[in-house]
Amino acid sequence: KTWKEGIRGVDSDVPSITKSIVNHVQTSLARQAYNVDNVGAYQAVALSVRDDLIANWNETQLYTTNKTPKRAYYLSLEFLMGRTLDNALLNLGLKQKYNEGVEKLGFNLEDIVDCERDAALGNGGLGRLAACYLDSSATQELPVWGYGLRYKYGIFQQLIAPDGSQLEAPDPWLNNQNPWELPRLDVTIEVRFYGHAERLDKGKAIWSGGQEVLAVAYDVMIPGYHTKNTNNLRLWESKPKRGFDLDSFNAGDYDRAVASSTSAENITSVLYPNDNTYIGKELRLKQQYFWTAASLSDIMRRFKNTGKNISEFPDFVAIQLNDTHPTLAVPELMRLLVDEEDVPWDKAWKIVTNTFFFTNHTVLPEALEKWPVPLMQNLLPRHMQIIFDINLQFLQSVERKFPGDRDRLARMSIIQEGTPQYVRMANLACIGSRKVNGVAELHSELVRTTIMKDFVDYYGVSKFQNVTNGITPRRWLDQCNPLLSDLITETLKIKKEVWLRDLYKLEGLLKFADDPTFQKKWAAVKQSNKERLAHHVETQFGIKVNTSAMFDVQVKRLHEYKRQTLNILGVVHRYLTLKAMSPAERKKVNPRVVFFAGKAAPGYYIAKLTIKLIVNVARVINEDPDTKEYLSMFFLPDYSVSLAEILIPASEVSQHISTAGTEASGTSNMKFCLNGGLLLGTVDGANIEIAEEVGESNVFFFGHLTPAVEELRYKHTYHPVPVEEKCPPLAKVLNEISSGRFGDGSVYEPLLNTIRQVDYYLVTEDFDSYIRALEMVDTAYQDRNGWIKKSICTTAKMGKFSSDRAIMNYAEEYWNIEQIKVP
Ligand code: 26Y
Repeated sequence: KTWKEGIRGVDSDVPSITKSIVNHVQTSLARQAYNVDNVGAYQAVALSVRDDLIANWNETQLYTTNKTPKRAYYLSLEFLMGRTLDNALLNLGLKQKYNEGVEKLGFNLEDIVDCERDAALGNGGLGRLAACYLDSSATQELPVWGYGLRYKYGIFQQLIAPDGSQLEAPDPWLNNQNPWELPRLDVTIEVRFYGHAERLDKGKAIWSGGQEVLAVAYDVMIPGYHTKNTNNLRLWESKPKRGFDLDSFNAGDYDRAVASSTSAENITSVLYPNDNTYIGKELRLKQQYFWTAASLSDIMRRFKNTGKNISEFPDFVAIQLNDTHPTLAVPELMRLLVDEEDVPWDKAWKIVTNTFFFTNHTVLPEALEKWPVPLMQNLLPRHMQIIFDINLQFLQSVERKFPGDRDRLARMSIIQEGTPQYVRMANLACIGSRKVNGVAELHSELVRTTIMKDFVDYYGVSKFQNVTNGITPRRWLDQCNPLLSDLITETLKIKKEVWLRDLYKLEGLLKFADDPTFQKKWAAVKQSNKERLAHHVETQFGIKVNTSAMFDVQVKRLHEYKRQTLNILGVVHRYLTLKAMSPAERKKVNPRVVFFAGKAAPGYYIAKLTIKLIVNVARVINEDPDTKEYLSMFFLPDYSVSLAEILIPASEVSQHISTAGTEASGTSNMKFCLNGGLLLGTVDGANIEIAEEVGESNVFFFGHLTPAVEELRYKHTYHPVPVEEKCPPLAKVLNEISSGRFGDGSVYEPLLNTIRQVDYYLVTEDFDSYIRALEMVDTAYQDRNGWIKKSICTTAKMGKFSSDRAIMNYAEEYWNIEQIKVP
C-alpha cells in the first residue's frame, strides 16, 4: 500500500495528462493547439491539475460533512498564498509526469509555472503564516477551513522610480482568471450595516434598517502533501443586494442608484497595505464586519445542519482569531446567539468564550487596533450595545476581584475613555477568548508582562500561552530548493515524503557535517542557487551580480523597528572603510553583495525614504571602480512570495536585526536557516529559539537585550548624548550622507534625524556591536569548510520550525480536533 491509494489523479500516466491539457486548450480556452503561448499553456495545465484537486476536495468535504467532527476555523484578513501550480503538482506527486507531458507538447514546465501570478492577499508575516498553516492543516489531515476576503486587488505592485522613490501600482491579480477558486454563487449571505438597534428585554434587541449587502463565497482548494485530504479556504466577495437602489431609480436619480451598488462592491476591492500600523478607516471596519458576519453565519449554518443542540457549539467549533482583525466575531456570535437563536445572555457568553482563541502578533503600540466609538456606533449599532454590555459585566467582575482599583479598571476596560471614546480590540479579543497566544517564546512572555499584564492578574497565567510560529517545508525547501531537497533525500537515505512530514529527521544530516564529499555537494547546491538568483536579477533588472561574493540578504516589510537603516548605514561604513584602504589591503577583503527587498506602506514616509537611501547609495558604490569588486548592493523591487522563493535558497547570510523586543517572531529567519543560510540577528523573536536549536556558535548575535531597551529609551528621551560622542563611526557615516556623497543629502535629513534625535529604535546603541558582528561573519566565511559545516548544522536543526509542529500544537492544545483519514 502506498500513499497514493485512493487519491484522484495521482496515477495518471503521461499520455492521459497530455490529453487532458490539450482538451482544456480546445474546450475551456477555445483555442487551437498550435496557437498557444506560455500563458495559454499555463491555463490549460492549471485546469488539468484543478480537475484532480476538485475530485479530492469534493470527496474530502463530503466525507467530513457526514462524519460531523469538531472543526477549526482560521479567520484571517490576509492569506499570502503565492503561486499554486507548482505546489499542487508537488503535493499530488505529479511534478515529474507533468514535466514530461508538457515537454511532449513542446513546452517547458518551469516557464509555464512562471506565468502564474502570485495570489498576494496579504502584507507580510501574518498573511504568509496563515498560508503555511493551511498547508500544514491539509497535510496533517485536520478539518480546518480558512476564512478570508477575496480582494480584487492584492498588495500593490512596487515600482522604484529612477530617483529611488517607491511608486505603487494596483495588482489586478484576477485579470487572467483564477483556476484555483470555485465560485459558489449558491452560497450567499446577507450582511447588514448601519440602521438602528432597538433593545427588547432579557438583553435581546432587534437590528433593522440600514444597508444590506451580499457576501458571495469563493472556495480555494488546499491540497495536503501526499494525502487525498484537500481542505478549503473560503473567501468572500461583496455584491450589492439589489443591482440598484429602486427608490433612487424611481426618483430618476440613476447615478445614485448605481453609486449604492458600487459602494457594496467596494468592500472587498482592496487589501489595506499597512503592516503593523493601525489606520482607522471606516472601509476597513466594514471589511472586518462583512467578513466576520459572513463567516460566522456560514459556520452557524454548518453547525445547525448537524442537528446538535446550540449548547454543544464549542464542542464542534473552534475559531482562531488571527490578530485582532476578526474580533468583531465576538459580539457577532453574541448577537446570533442572543438575538437570533434566543439563547440567554449568560449561556451565550459561555459558548462564545469557549469557542474563540486569539493570537497576538505584535506588541508595538501603533499596531493595536482601536476603533472610535462614534464610528462603530453608526456602522454597527447593535454590536456597540453588545460591547458595552460585555464590558459592564466584565468590569463588575474585575471590581469584585480588585475592589477599588480604579486605574486597573480603566486599563482593562474595553472602552478607552476620552473624546471620542475608543473600542480596544485586543481587550475585547482577550476577554472573548478561551486562550491567548503569542508567536514565539520571548514575544509570549512580553504579551504576559506588558500588554496583557492586568489580564494575567485577573485570569491567571494559564490562559496566556505560546505557540512558536512555523513554516511549511514543502514550499520553503522542497519547492523552492529542489537541488537541496534531493541532496538531503540522497544523504538521509529515507524517502523525501518521510522527512518532509517529520522535519526533525533533518538531524540525520549532522553526522555528515564534517564529511568533505558531502560538504562539497552542499556548497555546490548553494552556488547553483546563487547563480539562479544572479540569472534572475540579470534578466529581470539588467544587473550583473558577482556570484563569487558572499550573498547577504535582508528582505521584509520596510519598518523602522526592523532597522533596514542599521543595515544600510553598515554598508556605508564598510564602503568608507574600503575606500580608506590601499589596493593591497582590499585584496584581503571578503567580497560581499548585499540584497534588500521589501515594500513600504504607501503612507509611511520614513520607510519610503529608507528605500530611496538604499537605491542611491547602491548607485554610487556599485559604480566605484575602487571598491565595486568588494562591495555591491541591490534593492530588488516588488518583493513577493515568488521572489522570496528565489532569494532565500541563494542566501549565505540573512539579517533579522530588529530592536530587541519588537519583532514578535519573524518567519523568514526560519526559511533562510532551513535553506542553509546563516543568521545574523538580534536577540529577538524566534531568532532566540533558532539559536537554541542550532547552537549559539552557529548564529551571529549582537545588540542590546530586551530588558535594556526600555531604560535606554528613557535615557535617549531625558538625557540625550549626541551621536558624535556616543558612536563616532556612525556619526561619520551620517555626516557623509548629509554632505551629499550619495546625492543631495538634504533629502535624507528627516530619516537621519530620527537617529540623531530620539533614536527610538536604538540604532546608535547597537551600531558598534553590529559592525563587530559583521566582522565575525567575515572571519567565519574565510574558513570555507567551517562555514559549510555551520550551514549544514543549521539546516539539520530546523525540525522545530515546521508549521506541522505548530499546527498540531493548536489542534491538540487549543482546538481539540482530530485528524481525519478520508478513505
Ligand atoms: C491593524 C492593521 C493595520 C495591521 C495589519 C497587519 C496590524 C498588523 C498587521 C500585520 C502584522 C504582522 O504581519 N505581524 C507579523 O506576524 C508574523 C507572524 O506571526 C511575525 O512573525 C512577525 O514578527 C510579525 O511582525
